[in-house]
This record gives sequence, structure tokens and C-alpha cells, in this order.
Amino acid sequence: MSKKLKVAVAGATGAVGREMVKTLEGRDFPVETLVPLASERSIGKSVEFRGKTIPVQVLSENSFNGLDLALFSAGAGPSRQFAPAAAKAGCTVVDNSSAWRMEPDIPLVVPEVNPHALRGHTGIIANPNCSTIQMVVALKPIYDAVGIRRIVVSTYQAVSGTGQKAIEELSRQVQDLLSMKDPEAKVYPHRIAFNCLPHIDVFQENGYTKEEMKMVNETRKILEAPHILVSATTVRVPVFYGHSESIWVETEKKLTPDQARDLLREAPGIRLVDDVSKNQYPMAIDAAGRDETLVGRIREDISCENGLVLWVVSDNIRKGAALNAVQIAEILVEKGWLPPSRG
Ligand code: NAP
Ligand code: 3JN
Repeated sequence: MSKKLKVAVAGATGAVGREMVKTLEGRDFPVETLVPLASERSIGKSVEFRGKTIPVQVLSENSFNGLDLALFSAGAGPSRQFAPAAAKAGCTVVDNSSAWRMEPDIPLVVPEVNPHALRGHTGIIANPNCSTIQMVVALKPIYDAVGIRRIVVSTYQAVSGTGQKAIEELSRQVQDLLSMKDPEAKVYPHRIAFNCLPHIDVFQENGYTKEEMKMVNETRKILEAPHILVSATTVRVPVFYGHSESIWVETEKKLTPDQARDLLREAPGIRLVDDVSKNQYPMAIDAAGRDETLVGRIREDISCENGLVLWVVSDNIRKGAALNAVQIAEILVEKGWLPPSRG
């Protein structure tokens, strides 16, 4: 049995942090001590772990002395502020924010795709954006088999991607509308109930949003393929859990839909759901609460020689965030790539 570890979860009261705690428990990760961390707003709150109630502590530079591992999901600001102190204390950080993803020396990892990037890490490892994770899980087998020249993706992202407040906002707006009350929009600039917003994160000078550019840059880094052309449109939809993506790829060499199905059926982390004769295709309601990325609607593009179209759905809070981070930690444990903790 592997050594038990002292593990912090920074952002433990949030949508992702709660799922991280649940995932550590559900996968029987070797935790000796769990340290839930959040902001001063959470003083007095607690977290349930393996039948115990553990009080939340306030995240600070001193939170990590003597700890082995910290899973961060408190946002990019706190990650930038506190992850270096954790790493310096010998506590390896798996960070869910965008703070470190594009730093050249920081591995950006999806275990099914590029686990080798973890070798020689220097104390901080970045977890990609949820929309990128499910896309690269689905595209990696295709990329390895025939190469990819270009990707055009449109996302349909659940409100849980914005956090706990957005989950509550969608729920409240639906109730208000069904009770003939005026819904209030606080989290998003417009109503999200019974609506779609082509706007995730902030707009950039090139007209794309930051979320869209995360998909472009992270995909290239993870696949180690700076030549791949990527264009993304990210859309928020009134779904609680599960991001859906329409992905169009132009491959270097021809791949038929049947060949793609054969590859994806065998690929790690994927469940092929692709039988239109029985109305079977991936849906958010089926992906929610599951670990696998669902892939279906695979078809040849009728407008382009080497074009292939897929519909890819995954639980954004599990594989898109908490599960991916815990899977990274599992590899670090298995390979013995966690340094001895100090302090
Ligand atoms: P959330 O539900 O709003 O939760 C935010 C968590 O961060 C809460 O625990 C909050 O503590 C804590 N926090 C915020 N500011 C803090 C500070 N200054 N010091 C300490 N703790 C602080 O948001 P979420 O959906 O869980 O997302 C949290 C972060 O995870 C995001 O900002 C993003 O960086 C990352 N994320 C990544 C993905 C991905 O695609 N991989 C997906 C979703 C989120 P309090 O309760 O005390 O305020
Ligand atoms: O909107 C989604 O569906 C995913 C959101 C991710 C997110 C939300 C707030 C801040 C991120 C992220 O992971 O890129 C960040 C961030 O860290 O920049």
C-alpha cells in the first residue's frame, strides 16, 4: 500500500472543490489528513470527508507546511499568490485555474493524453480548462492515427462551469419565470434561463473570448502540436452539469467514421455512444455524474475532403476539473513523483 498523504484542497467550499473532496473519497486516494481551505468568508464552515466533519481553514502562505499535495480551485488570483509558497514548502500543487497553464516550464496535463509531461515537474502542475480537456481526450486517438490540421469547435457549456452562484442563479431564474416573476441576472450579463449566451469569460482584442483562446492555446500545448489551427466559439447554455461540444476536424490523412469509431471505442476515458438508428448519442444528462467523455454523431463532413465531425459531452466538474486533477495526483503517487514534504 502506498504512503498516506497530507492533502489540502484550496477552494474546498466551491463547486469544484467540493467535487475534489468527493473524488478523493470516491477513488480511495491515500489521504492521511485532509485540509480544506477557503477564504475568510468560510470561517465556521466545514467539509464532510470519510464520515468526518472537518473545519475549513483560511488559505494563507503558511497553509502548506508539512503537506504533500494541494489541489487548488480557488481561482487564478489565489493560485498565483499561494501556489509558489506551497511548492516551496515541498507541497506539490495541482492547479485548476488558468494562472500557470501557459507557462512553458509548467506541465499542462490530461492523464489520457500527455501523462509523460509530468516527469520532472517543479512543484506546480496545471489542469487545463474543462472545455479543452474533453476535446483533447476525444481528439488524441485521431491525432495519433492520422494527424490533425485544423479544428473548429462550438461549445454548449453548463452553468456549473461558472461556480456555485451560477448554479443557484439558473435555478432561481427558472423558478421565477415559471411563477410569472421577473428574473434577476446577477452572475451573467443577461438571463441564462431559456437562453444561450455566446460569451464565456472576457472578450479579447481579436473578437474571441478568453475561454475561446484558452481552448486554442491549451490544445496546442497538450498535444504538443503548435501547428494545429483552432477556432472556438464558446456558449453558455441553461444546463446544470455537462459541457457539450460540436467538434469539426480536418485530418492530415483520411479517416472514415467507422475507423474513427474503432479508435475511439478502445481509447482511454471515452465511451462511444453512437447509434443514430436507436437515437443514441451523447447528452449532458447522461454524462453528468460520470467519469467518461461521451463521443458520438461521428460523421464525414460533406463539405471537405478530410473533414470529420463529432459530438463530445463530459461532466465539466468531474473530468473537466476535479477528476482530472485527482487522476494527475494518482500518477504522481504511482510514479513516486511527489517530493518529501518539508516544514
Ligand atoms: P466557486 O463555486 O465560486 O468556488 C470558489 C472557491 O474558491 C470557494 O471555495 C471560495 O471560498 C474559494 N476562494 C475564492 N477566493 C478565494 C481567496 N481569495 N482565498 C481563498 N479561497 C478563495 O467556483 P468554482 O466553480 O469552484 O471554481 C473555482 C476556480 O476553479 C475557478 O475560478 C477556476 O479557476 C477553476 N475552475 C476550473 C475549471 C476548469 O475548467 N478546469 C472549471 C471550473 C473552475 P469561499 O467560499 O470562502 O468564498
Ligand atoms: O466557464 C466554464 O465552463 C469553465 C470555467 C473555467 C474558469 C472559470 C473562472 C476562472 C476558469 C478556468 O478554468 O479557465 C477560470 C480561470 O482560472 O481563469
